Amino acid sequence: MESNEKKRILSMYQCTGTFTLGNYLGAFKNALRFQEEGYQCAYALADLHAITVRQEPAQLRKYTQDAYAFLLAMGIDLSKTLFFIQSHVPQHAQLAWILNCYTQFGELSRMTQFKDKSAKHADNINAGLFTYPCLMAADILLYQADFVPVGADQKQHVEIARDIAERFNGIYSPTFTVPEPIIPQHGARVMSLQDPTRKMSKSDGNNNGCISVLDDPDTIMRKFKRAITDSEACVRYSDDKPGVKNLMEIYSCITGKSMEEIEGEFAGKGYGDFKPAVAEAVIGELRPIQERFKEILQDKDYLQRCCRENAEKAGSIAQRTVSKAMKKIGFLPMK
Ligand code: ATP
Ligand code: LTN
Repeated sequence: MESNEKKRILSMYQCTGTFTLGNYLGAFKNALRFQEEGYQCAYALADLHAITVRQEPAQLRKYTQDAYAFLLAMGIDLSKTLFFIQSHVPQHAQLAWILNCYTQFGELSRMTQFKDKSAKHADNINAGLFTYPCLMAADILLYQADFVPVGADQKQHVEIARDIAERFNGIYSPTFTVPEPIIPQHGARVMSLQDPTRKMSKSDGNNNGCISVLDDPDTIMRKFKRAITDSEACVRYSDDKPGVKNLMEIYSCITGKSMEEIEGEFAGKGYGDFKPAVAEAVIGELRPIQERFKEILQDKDYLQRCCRENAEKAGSIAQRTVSKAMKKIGFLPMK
């Protein structure tokens, strides 16, 4: 894996709710893989992005702290990986302002997430929602990231970050690494257990369709037993069986078994056997993480120290990039 050694990966996660099994299988397991494959990884919680939608203060604090502790419990290794909270590193907001001035109104107007979110939150179409991609570009460019793993819905934002970087580099001279999105091949796109045509999403709240990574075993079992399937009662991987397909993908992602192996394992059995088996796999995967999560949360000093040390390290990397950009623009340096 020598060729990966110096390549930089950056990704961030919004802490607007408790993480779901979708976040875990679709994003976090890959984040750990990159860490083990020798990339230089930086991960962060995008709390500045979170406030583009109104947040309840105590909840935002709790979600942020829980999210940080959960990712540590899951195996983010701070001796290899930088892991911080966006609002602890003021250079993100600072570079975001600068990049605002190198981004066109027309470009931002074309972002599908802006169109979707402004339709969903029609009473609060704030300027931050509109300039969200500039902050995300700052997140990425500050760390000179080569690769940015994101879900397909964020690809457009990484592309605008590329355009902004190329534009700035073209006006002045090479300043920012031009990043590439990675849409992970490993890991499932987990669908709602109640409506398998829709993505499992933390903003849907803790309903029966959504498994939270902090759900207790009984809750996980109950939600899987109620999962929508079909009337065929046969564990078969097919696009016209979206409920079963989703459960098979979850099971495969955790056990490493192929779809054929899973079909073989449950041949002649019905959903009454299959659903609890999927639930048990998920419970077994999450249990040790939940135990570590509880331990970490009890040690507030440790948590605070990790957050602070990582924010300081991130800040010194970020400052180098901000200073470089400011010098090129022509800001008078403070001596
Ligand atoms: P929201 O519910 O607020 O839209 P989200 O749950 O989709 O949020 P994000 O914070 O936008 O989560 O995404 C974090 C990462 O988790 C992204 O890389 C995203 O692609 C991934 N992810 C989110 N939901 C799923 C899912 N159901 N299946 C696979 N990956 C997912
Ligand atoms: N917009 C992303 C979260 C995010 C991000 C980033 C992802 C904020 N900054 C930088 C990758 C790189 C989301 O909603 N999932």
